[in-house]
Amino acid sequence: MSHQAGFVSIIGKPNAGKSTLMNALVGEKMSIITPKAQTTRHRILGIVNTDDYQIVFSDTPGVIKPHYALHESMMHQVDGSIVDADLILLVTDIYEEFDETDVLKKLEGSLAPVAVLINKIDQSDEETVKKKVEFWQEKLKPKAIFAISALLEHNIKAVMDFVVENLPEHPAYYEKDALTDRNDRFFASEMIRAQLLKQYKKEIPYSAEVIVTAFIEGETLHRISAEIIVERDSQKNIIIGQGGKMLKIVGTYARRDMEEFFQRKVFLEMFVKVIPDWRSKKNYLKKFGYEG
Ligand SMILES: Nc1nc2c(ncn2[C@@H]2O[C@H](COP(=O)(O)OP(=O)(O)OP(=O)(O)O)[C@@H](O)[C@H]2O)c(=O)[nH]1
Ligand SMILES: [Mg+2]
Repeated sequence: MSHQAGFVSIIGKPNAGKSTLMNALVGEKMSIITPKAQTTRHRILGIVNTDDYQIVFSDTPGVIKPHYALHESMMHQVDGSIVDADLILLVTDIYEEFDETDVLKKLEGSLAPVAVLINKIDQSDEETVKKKVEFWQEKLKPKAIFAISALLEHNIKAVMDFVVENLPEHPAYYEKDALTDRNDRFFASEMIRAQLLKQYKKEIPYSAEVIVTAFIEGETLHRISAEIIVERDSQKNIIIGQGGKMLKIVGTYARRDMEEFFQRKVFLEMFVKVIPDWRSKKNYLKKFGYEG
């Protein structure tokens, strides 16, 4: 019996809705989503399995000009995702000013077919969407263009059908019950990072990294310890807040998200640690799981 399998790279600018799209396609809360740009820092696989096919979606960090070694690693992961791709979903949204130079540059040299997804049409009108479609048709002559709302799951089925139609003949790359390449520690740290992005302003979330230092699994309760790493003492004070108030808020929301994700009670403890300029230090980045 024939079987199809392929890698599908989801790329685009920060905040375009790539992670929202991947979660909708996979049907799981795989990637964290926040209103802030540069939420995703890693390439995260979301795998869809049926008897007939296996789709390996890869959510990626938004394409930016690198300012830190951290950003270089993030862009390296975008490049890797494009190299592996059998198919590319280029996510843009109705707010983009017809300028995706950085994203298009990344696609140079790739032979994989591209579908352009114009996202957030729930916040737009027919005329604007039509102009976007015409622009992309002219600019890229992609294999397909879809106007979608990842948030409202509008036209997601059409995208999924397109992906399935364009999968190569290939045996499965991963176990047929695999959902992702990431482990529970990773998801726990991401749920804390999502709260940092949601609860703090300006540079704070961008200066922070989260490392799970202990994860003791239980039938009914997971015990999780994590370190929040920031670059300066002043940032540490802001993260903790007066009398520990802010950190408590982060902990409460992150724990709730974890309890829903793991379907168990969670005991969560967090410590805040300063590592000056960790974003520029290759040895720390490596330790934190960012490939070179
Ligand atoms: N109105 C609307 N908002 C959306 C839609 N899709 C995503 N969003 C919102 O856009 C914001 C960014 O979504 P993400 O999925 O995190 O975007 P991303 O492209 O993964 O962003 P980075 O990881 O930072 O590159 C969030 O606030 C989402 O709720 C959509 O279809 N409609
Ligand atoms: Mg994302």
